[in-house]
Amino acid sequence: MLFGRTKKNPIKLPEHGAVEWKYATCGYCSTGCSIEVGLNAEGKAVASRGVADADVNRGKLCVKGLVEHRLFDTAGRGMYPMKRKHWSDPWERTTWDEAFTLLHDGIRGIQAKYGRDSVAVISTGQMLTEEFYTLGKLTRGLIGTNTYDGNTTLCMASAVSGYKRSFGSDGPPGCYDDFSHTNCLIAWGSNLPEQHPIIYYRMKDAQEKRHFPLIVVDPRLTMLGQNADIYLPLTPGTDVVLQNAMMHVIFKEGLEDKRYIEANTNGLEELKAEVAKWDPTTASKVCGINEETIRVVARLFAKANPAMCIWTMGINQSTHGSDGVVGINNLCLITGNVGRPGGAPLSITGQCNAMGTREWSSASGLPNYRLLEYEKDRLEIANFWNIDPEFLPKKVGPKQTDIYQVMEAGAIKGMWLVATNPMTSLPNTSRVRKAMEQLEFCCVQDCYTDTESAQYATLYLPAGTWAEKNGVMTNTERRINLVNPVVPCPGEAKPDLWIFNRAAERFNTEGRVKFPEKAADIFLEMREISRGRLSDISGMDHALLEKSRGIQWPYTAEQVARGEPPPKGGKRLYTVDGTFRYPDGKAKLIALPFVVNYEVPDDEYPFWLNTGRLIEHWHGRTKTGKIGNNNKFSPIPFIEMNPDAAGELGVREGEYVRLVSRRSDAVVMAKLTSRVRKNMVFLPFHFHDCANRLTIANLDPHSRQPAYKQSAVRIETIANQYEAAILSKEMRTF
Ligand SMILES: Nc1nc2c(c(=O)[nH]1)N[C@H]1C(S)=C(S)[C@@H](COP(=O)(O)OP(=O)(O)OC[C@H]3O[C@@H](n4cnc5c(=O)[nH]c(N)nc54)[C@H](O)[C@@H]3O)O[C@H]1N2
Ligand SMILES: Nc1nc2c(c(=O)[nH]1)N[C@H]1C(S)=C(S)[C@@H](COP(=O)(O)OP(=O)(O)OC[C@H]3O[C@@H](n4cnc5c(=O)[nH]c(N)nc54)[C@H](O)[C@@H]3O)O[C@H]1N2
Ligand code: SF4
Ligand SMILES: [Mo]
Repeated sequence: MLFGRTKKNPIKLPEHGAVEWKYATCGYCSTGCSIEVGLNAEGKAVASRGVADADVNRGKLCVKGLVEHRLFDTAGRGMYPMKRKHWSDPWERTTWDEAFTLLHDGIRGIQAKYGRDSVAVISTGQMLTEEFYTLGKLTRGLIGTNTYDGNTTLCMASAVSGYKRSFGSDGPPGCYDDFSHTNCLIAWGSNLPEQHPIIYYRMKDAQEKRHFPLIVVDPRLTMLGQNADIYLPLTPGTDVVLQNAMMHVIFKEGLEDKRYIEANTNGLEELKAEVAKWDPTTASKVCGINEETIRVVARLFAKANPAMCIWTMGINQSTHGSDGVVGINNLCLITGNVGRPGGAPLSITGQCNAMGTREWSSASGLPNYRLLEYEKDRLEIANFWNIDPEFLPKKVGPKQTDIYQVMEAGAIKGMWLVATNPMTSLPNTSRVRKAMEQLEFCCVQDCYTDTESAQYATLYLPAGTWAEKNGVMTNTERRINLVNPVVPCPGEAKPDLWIFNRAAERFNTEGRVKFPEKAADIFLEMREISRGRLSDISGMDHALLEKSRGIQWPYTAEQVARGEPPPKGGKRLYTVDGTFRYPDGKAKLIALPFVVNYEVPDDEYPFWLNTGRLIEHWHGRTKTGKIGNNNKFSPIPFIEMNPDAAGELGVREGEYVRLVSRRSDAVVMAKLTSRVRKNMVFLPFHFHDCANRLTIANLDPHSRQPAYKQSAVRIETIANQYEAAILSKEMRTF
């Protein structure tokens, strides 16, 4: 009998009667896959497929992209604007016209009563870049609150802050093509096969050809860890110690790139003095990695020539998040691995447009990496937008995590929440709840009505999502790619851009500031202020982006004039000596002392609580919880628990247990697996009112990002499993 396919024809996906295919970029993760949505004769979206000639995904999609067309008519979509006087009142339907009056009067009323900054605008990494830019112009240029940030503080803030500290500017140096040139890859706290499946495919494809060693640093044995040549199950939160010890070995054995260090960096002596304290024997006791293994990994990395590092939330979401990024940059700098093919510290970003918001939203400054702190930057943007430069704050305001603390203290009374759901995603949600309950005005702009945060809204604006809208996104490797409007928004829902433009009309009473209506025109406006900047996009436009299947920035008008076609891929930053963004063109080597400043298990709470993600779900499951093909894999909250720990506590596979932290408790099913060690549980944070009831709101001192991956819990058994099942069921909204 024959098993499997006998011919090597590619698998053909069902097209479900699609007669027309429209181009977009996937709206889930930051990989940035080019996707085509198939429409049937009635114009209904019926299929999704990868785009074969797109360099990023080469025809492939993961389990979320493959069913992304199903998003459009999922349950709970907002169909019309709604209002109420207090969040505990029932909703009333309203018109868009009245909704904009309520938005304007709500914001201006609070500002008149409590001051300009008493209204928070909280944005996201999941809109299109032209939308970010427009919201930034409206918030900074007209509304004038400095309480403006996004959920990227929960996500990429440590990477941003680490890049800035090392290189003088944000901006990831590497790209996916680096996998095809590297001789060694270290992945720090990144579960690529589940969270960025198509980047993983690119990495794996390259590795099969080049056989470079893959080293995975993660306290949990992830799918990536299973594929590693060397797996380092370090003690949570101690990456900086491992990095210091690796540098100790590199310097001690003279494996550093002396020429590169001399030509391109400052701070060598201070760094050497710090890492001198971290010999592998000392470090091993803190980070839990065998000292000889530390030496082996350090030598492998330093001698590989070139070698690269990738990382994601295992590094960023820690009280040493920013330091962990700087540590990776240090390692790459001392071995000359920045901006060369196969040598890079490449932060894998998270949300589909986490990069676009960094570049253009003005949340952490002004467009295209300009800073509020620089007069020249303020003047340039004020002139361009036609606003009074004095209207702009001279210093960036609080980050999202700090905004909530100020709100809890009662100094922020109004909020406009766009495409983010902090009641599920912020740590220690009982405090978040208290903060939101006190608001006098809260507008939630979301594509779904049934989000946990919308419970506290007094105004709800129904937004379009993903390919109901038009605009661009930037992926992990700085590639800008286009989303076309494939289907219209349902009911009276409108694209976020339309909402911002109509809102702007209410605030722009003198008509001084221009707000172009179309995304393509806004892109042309953005091009103008990108000229000569780090992220120069002056050579791009929407049509060229679609034709090229995305273009990495920079791509300039000068390149177009010289007749240079857009790069297909493989573009890097900092490719020549001395191009860093500090005034002297050099990067900084920064010494990283280590202290334990996070929650650790003890007798009362003996387990590490590690939280993260699953391949089939997206964050708060507002989307994937309603798509059968995604939700069926894990419809209920569960923990991964070590079988030995379960044996000692008398917990059996599939039983419900109560997790208790110093903050609160949650009931979850126990799945037994040796992926986690005896003193750790892993809890996906996708489930409503669950993981973040337990997490502690410790923040990184530089980036203000929460340490989501280091809290302590105890596990209690539950006698009545039937009641437990019902309790646990309440922890899912859908
Ligand atoms: N399917 C799916 N894909 C996604 C997302 C999603 O929700 N679903 N979200 C997207 C977003 S916004 C993001 S930010 C990315 C996140 O992508 P990842 O960061 O890859 O995913 P996480 O599961 O959050 O965390 C990664 C790993 O960090 C490890 N870790 C925990 N503590 C430590 C530590 O102290 N040190 C180290 N080195 N590792 C540690 C965890 O064990 C976990 O395996 O995924 C993106 N892609
Ligand atoms: N415990 C724990 N907590 C975490 C993390 C963790 O690893 N562990 N990770 C953190 C990270 S990295 C991240 S990025 C955050 C994510 O946190 P959130 O941003 O709060 O998560 P989402 O569920 O993606 O929320 C996005 C919201 O926007 C809506 N939406 C989607 N598309 C659109 C659109 O086009 N327009 C509008 N207006 N709305 C839209 C969705 O319905 C949803 O309600 O969570 C953080 N929280
Ligand atoms: S890897 Fe990311 S971008 Fe690609 S299809 Fe999957 S979710 Fe979408
Ligand atoms: Mo994220």
